[in-house]
Amino acid sequence: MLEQIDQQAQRLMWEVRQQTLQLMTKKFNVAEKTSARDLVTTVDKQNEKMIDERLKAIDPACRIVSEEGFGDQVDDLKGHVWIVDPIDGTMNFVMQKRNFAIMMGLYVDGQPTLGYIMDVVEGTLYHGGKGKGVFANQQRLHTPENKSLADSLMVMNGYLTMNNVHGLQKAARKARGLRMYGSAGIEMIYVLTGCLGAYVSHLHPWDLAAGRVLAEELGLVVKPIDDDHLNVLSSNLVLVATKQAGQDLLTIAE
Ligand code: 2AM
Ligand code: CA
Ligand code: CA
Ligand code: CA
Repeated sequence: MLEQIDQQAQRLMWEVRQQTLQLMTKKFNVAEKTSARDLVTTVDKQNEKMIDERLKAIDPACRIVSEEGFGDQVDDLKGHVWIVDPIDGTMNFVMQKRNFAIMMGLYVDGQPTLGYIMDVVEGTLYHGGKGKGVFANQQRLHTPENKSLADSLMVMNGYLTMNNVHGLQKAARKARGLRMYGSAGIEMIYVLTGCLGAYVSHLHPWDLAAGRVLAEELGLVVKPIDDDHLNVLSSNLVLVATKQAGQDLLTIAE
């Protein structure tokens, strides 16, 4: 059953990509949510509506957590729970028309099970799941080289470095270089493919759900900086890294 769901979910991701590329060429509306830095567009909403409706057909008993409000009220992780980000990197989508992603993750009784990150402009779907491996389109990804933090490029959100949250400035200085791409999905892809050794960010459930499935399947570390357990349904200050860079970073963090 999961195999069938996976095949249909992959097809859905390609169809949502197609919808996004089409809508991008026309005028769309941009609204501010909490500030000028926090945007939602009509494309986010159209994508989410399409994804949520289609997931209900693909996986009828499922419940859906999604960013822009079309999903269900989900307070527990029993059964199939899909976590959906219809456009990740909305600011990039509006300002650059590149460097954004579409993401969905399936958790079964709370266990990370299937994950999908679509790099829309590149046309690459990163997908996989527990025990299935991880693929970029048809090509299998291997566990990235176990680089140390000192040998790694890392991404850390500006406010974490600027405010030295958990002493993370020291980690930023230790890394070989610091980067910031403005999309959790794209940043997660870079860890999966070995372009980054570490990624630290404060992430909402829909920012993390898909990437976590794929990163764990590749043997990467996915761990909160300030807690022992990830909470699937709330925000986490989370580290996604190679084993070595993760260990280096957690040794430094206060
Ligand atoms: P979004 O575009 O889906 O909102 C931008 O740095 C990255 O962080 C994007 O992946 C963005 O996702 C996410 N993001 C935006 N605002 C955020 C916030 N207030 N807290 C946590 N993540 C946020
Ligand atoms: Ca948002
Ligand atoms: Ca997001
Ligand atoms: Ca989003």
